[in-house]
Parts: sequence; C-alpha cells; structure tokens
Amino acid sequence: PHSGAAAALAALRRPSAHDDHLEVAPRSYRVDPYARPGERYATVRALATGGVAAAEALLAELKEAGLRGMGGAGFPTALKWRTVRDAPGDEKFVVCNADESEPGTFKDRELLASLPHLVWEGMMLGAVVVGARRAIVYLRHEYELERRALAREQEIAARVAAELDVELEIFVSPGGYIMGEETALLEALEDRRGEPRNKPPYPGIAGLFGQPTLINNVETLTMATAIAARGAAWWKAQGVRGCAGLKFVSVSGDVVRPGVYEVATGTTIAELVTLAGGVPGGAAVQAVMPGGASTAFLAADKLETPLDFEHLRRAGSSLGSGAVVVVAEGRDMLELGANVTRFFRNESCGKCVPCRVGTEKAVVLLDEWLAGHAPEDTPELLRQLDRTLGQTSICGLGQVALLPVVSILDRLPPTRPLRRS
Ligand code: L3W
Ligand code: SF4
Repeated sequence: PHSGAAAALAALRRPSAHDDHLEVAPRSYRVDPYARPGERYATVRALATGGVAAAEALLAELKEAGLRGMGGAGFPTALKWRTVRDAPGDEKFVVCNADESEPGTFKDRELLASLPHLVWEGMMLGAVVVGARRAIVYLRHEYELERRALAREQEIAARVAAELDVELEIFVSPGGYIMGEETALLEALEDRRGEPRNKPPYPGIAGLFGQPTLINNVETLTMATAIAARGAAWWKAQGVRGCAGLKFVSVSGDVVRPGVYEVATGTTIAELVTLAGGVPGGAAVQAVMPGGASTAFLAADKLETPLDFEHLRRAGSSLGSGAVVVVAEGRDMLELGANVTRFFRNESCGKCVPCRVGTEKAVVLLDEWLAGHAPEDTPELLRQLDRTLGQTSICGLGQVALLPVVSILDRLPPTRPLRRS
C-alpha cells in the first residue's frame, strides 16, 4: 500500500545512528595541524597579510613538498596554482572537486565530514594565491551528511573569507559519474548539460565562464593546508621508504575491515591489507586495483609495492584516487573486469563516438566470453579497442575505460574458454 511505501521512504531519509555519530563526532587525523578549533585559519590569515612574498613562499613550499593532485591524475599542485596565478583574466575562481564517484573511492567523504575546516582553508589559500574572489565546493549529490558538516563549518570559515574578500559557496552536483570530470563540472556550474569539454585549454587558463579557474580535489586542498601550516620539511618527514607525506586511502573488497585509512606515503599494499584486518578466512590475495576503477590491476607479485605515484607507476599501475580494491584468490577476474567495463559503458556521456560505441562493443564481447560463445580473437579485439579509446576519447573516462580489463588479460589471464564446446 502507498502509505507503507511512503513510510519506508521516510525511514530511508532519516539519518541512522551511525550517521548521527558522523555528524557529532568527527575523527581526528595526523594531517590536521590544529590542536584546538580556536587555532584554525591562522595560516590563511598570515598568508593574506604577507602579500606577494608570502604567496611566493607558499608556492615554493608546495613545490618543495612535491604535492600532487589526489583526484586521479596526480598533476603537480604548485604548477597548477602557478598557472592560474599567472593567467590573465577579468576574474578568477577556485573550485573544490568533491564529486567523488570513482568506484572504490570514499576518502574525500571522510575528509569532508571530519576535516571540513582544512578543506575550506585550502580553498582560501588557493584563492589568495591565484587572486580569486569566489571559491565553490562542487559536491556529490548523495553526500548530504557531508554537505551539512561543510555548511556548519562554512559559517565560521565565511567570517575569515570576508576579511580576504572571498565568497564561499557549496554547489550540489546534478549527479552522475561524468559530472565530476573537471570540465563537465564547469558546464554544470554554468547551468549547461554536464559533458566534458575538449582540452586544452585547461581550466587553469580558461575555466568557469572562460576565466582562469583553480580546480583541486578535496584531499589535495586538505594537504595544501597542512603543508602551508607546518612546512614542506614536516610533510616529507611523514613518508616512509623515501616517499613524502601522508595519504588517505579507501580500502575495500576482500578485507576484514574496509574503510578509510590515513597512512604514511610509501606504506606497502601488503601492509595496508594487514591494517585492514587481512583477507577474510585467511585467503591469499589474487590481485589489487591500487587506485580505483580507472587503474590497472596488479597481480599478487606486486603486493610489496609502496603506495606512491612513482612506485605504482613503475609497477605498471597508478595511485589514481587512492582506492585500494583487494581481490581474494578464487574470484573470477573476468567477471570483475566485465563489471568495471559495464560501469564505464553505463556512465559514458556519449559525446564522442569511440567511447560511446567502443565501451558497448567491449561489454558485448565480455558478455559473450562469460557465456562461452565469444569470437576467437576477442582478447586482441579488446586490446585494439583499448588503444583506439586511449587515443581518441576526449576525456579520462573513455581514455582509461578498458585499461582494467586489458590489465587482467595481460597479468591474470582468464582460464575460462572463449567458446564452450
Ligand atoms: C595547466 C597544463 N593545467 C594538465 C591539469 C588539468 C587537470 C589536471 C590533470 O583526470 C584522471 C585520470 C583518470 N596546464 C595542464 C594542466 N593540467 N595539463 O592537470 O589533468 P589530466 O588531463 O591528466 O586528467 P583529469 O582529466 O583531470 C582524470 C581518473 O582521473 N578518473 C577518475 C576520476 C574520479 C575521481 C573521483 O571520483 N574522485 O577522481 C577518470 O577518468 O584515471 O587519471 O586539472 O586541468 N599543461
Ligand atoms: Fe563522454 Fe566518453 Fe567522450 Fe568522455 S570520452 S566525453 S565520457 S563520450
């Protein structure tokens, strides 16, 4: 009956006990430089009174720290801030990309809930350095509790921002994976259909309303605040095995305690699996996806790889968005690969033909393989499609859509026959 359905929906909307806990009791983390709430925003206040010399000093500090983008691509943060600072424009913008949607990735959600003051301060630091007057959080539409945490902190942050002549805003994404792609989100902010633009020009040169726009991921801005407050030397000392800094990692899949872990950069994949309680039942690890659904699978021989950009690149994958998905022995890798491919097929916006048609073709081939009636040259066809999509798609989704499944073909070859006799 209708009333039953309405009651069920109302119950769904009501925050659970766990959600209440999240609202009132944010967790504390090593990255937070402030011991007491009264100390917050001291760094951006000092930056604002320091003029050009202070802005240049912060850029030098970020460069020395080696901070890179934590949303997936790892672009050097100091270089991006420098690009926007130097770009000519009538006005400039800062956008915090909080449209976290990469499968396996949920670390930004924890940062927004527990450390919203570091996110706002990072945006203000960016605004002062590049000369922006508006700073906007572009937030995933399902993140209602995180929106509330941000909005509560915004009341405090806005008083500081007013002293800097910066306006702080929250914009809720219309929804959908592709709306987090940096140029699609600019389209959405301009009230247009959220499809990626061709790049270049990069948003740092011509972004929101054609003006220079600094777009950084939630974690990147959080880390920028920590580095500004404590310095590059402190940051570097947080890493292990010659790596610099701290990293928030989302751990999921076959582990006893999935969740968000703040670890030293350079922690190995094996150590992280242990931290997450190991594999249920003590099974062996078959594979890991170290950086979310857009990154290549690694086989178990790479478990000693330290989590950082360079080590993972050399191991044949990427740190991506810092989402470690653990796959135990016994799982069907082909089914997993097909599942990831289906996700990208479903989320493709359809603007360019190779991605729209190519992802569908790949799903058809994989489904035929799973059903046992695939063409004999299916692995080669998938590799060809991967190369075509990599070269001709205009945004990251199409460029990497077939990377995971091809990494399975190369490193964890399926034993399932293409054709059942
Ligand atoms: C100025 C230049 N700026 C590049 C900027 C560019 C962007 C950043 C990285 O991300 C990743 C990919 C997927 N002057 C510049 C410049 N920039 N050259 O640097 O740029 P790019 O094009 O390498 O990558 P991208 O399109 O920003 C794509 C992964 O993200 N991905 C998943 C994303 C999902 C999440 C999530 O849910 N949290 O992040 C899917 O595509 O693998 O590595 O800012 O403007 N010369
Ligand atoms: Fe859309 Fe795919 Fe083209 Fe990206 S690569 S713009 S998701 S069709």
